[in-house]
Amino acid sequence: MSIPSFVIGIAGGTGAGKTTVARTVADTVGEAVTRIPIDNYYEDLSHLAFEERTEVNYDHPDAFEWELLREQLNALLMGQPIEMPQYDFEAHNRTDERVTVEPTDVIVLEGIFSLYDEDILEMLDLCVYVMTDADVRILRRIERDVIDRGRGLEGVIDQYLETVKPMHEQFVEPTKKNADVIIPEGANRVAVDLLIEKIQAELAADGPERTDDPDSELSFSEPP
Ligand code: UZR
Ligand code: MG
Repeated sequence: MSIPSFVIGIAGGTGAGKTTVARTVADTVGEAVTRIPIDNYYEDLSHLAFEERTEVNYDHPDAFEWELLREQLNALLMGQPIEMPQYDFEAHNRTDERVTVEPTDVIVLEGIFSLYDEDILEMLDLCVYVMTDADVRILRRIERDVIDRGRGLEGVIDQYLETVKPMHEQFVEPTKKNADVIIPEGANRVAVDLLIEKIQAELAADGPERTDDPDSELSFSEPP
């Protein structure tokens, strides 16, 4: 367990490739990285019937439990473990399960609203916005929702036009101004490699006491 020394926010529209960037970073850097998907902080909607839950605007900032996210990020930053909620996209609801997340050196917060909340922005050391063309994003969204999440094509298109697109333009896209770095296309390997290099440099600068596992690639020799 350690006190996180580098916290990254990765924002961008739906289907931009945020999760892919965050996963690639986590897989490459290894166990020093903890990924926090903001999707897990959608409000608990258990009080609503399934039909009602399908009507909720999930692209509005109000759909999220910000208080819980701030509280849990804060706890991690103070070196405390959290019980992270889990989200089920098919049920449109939080599950009963919670996952214990231990603080690690690097935290990657990932989701459409990673660069939205003032308090959270203050906790971030590096703000990244993944900027992918809207046509590419909707194609990916169709693929994901229809194939992986068992939704109907018509429903996905209606939802895109009714909420996803307007909310993106109103709330998500403007957060680009909060970014330090803009990645054109989530699958941009050069940009992801630069991000990984930056993280590894931060880890190295932070000193050897940060690594728990002396055999890991991320351990550093004692300074002379
Ligand atoms: P990403 N979303 C759902 O489709 N259903 C839910 O129960 C909760 C969220 C969608 C949400 C948003 N919008 O566009 C997307 N809708 O998940 C954000 N409609 O996730 O950034 O991974 O695409
Ligand atoms: Mg995602």
